[in-house]
Amino acid sequence: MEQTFIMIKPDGVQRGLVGEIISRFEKKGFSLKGLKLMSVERPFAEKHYEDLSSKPFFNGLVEYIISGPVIAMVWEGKNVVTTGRKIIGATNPSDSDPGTIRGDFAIEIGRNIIHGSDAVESAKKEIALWFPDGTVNWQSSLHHWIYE
Ligand code: IDP
Ligand code: MG
Repeated sequence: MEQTFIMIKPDGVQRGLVGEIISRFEKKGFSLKGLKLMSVERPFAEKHYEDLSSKPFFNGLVEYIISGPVIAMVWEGKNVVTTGRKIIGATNPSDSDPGTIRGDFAIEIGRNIIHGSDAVESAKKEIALWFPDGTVNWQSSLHHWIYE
């Protein structure tokens, strides 16, 4: 089954949105396969965002991600990468629809509270980076009530 990497950024943690965000993924029917609260060091944040290293906002982005603890998670389910991005909303909260996490809780692109992998391949890479010791293999007892 498909997996995605979701991270609640330092502003999401500081603003007390951890429970709300987890709840949205849970209620949808996705399964939590990994979860940890951690502070990341600069080189780790730079590695996570290495594809953006040439962008003018890269330094500020790295500063933002290392400014406080984050919640790193792995969620699993059918089409969870694409659907997860829809639940999160557009990168710039000015463009995020109400009902999405960024649409409901964020205002600025540089404080958009949550990260989600943008493709199955990047999800695999990000899960390997953030969960080098692997994730938890279990299946919800509700599985047959969620999938046909
Ligand atoms: P995504 O998080 O929706 O996948 P990306 O383009 O991958 O968006 O950018 C990663 C993160 O970099 C964004 O979530 C946002 O925090 C930050 N970011 C992107 N563009 C800008 C910008 O123009 N100014 C400041 N921060 C930006
Ligand atoms: Mg991205």
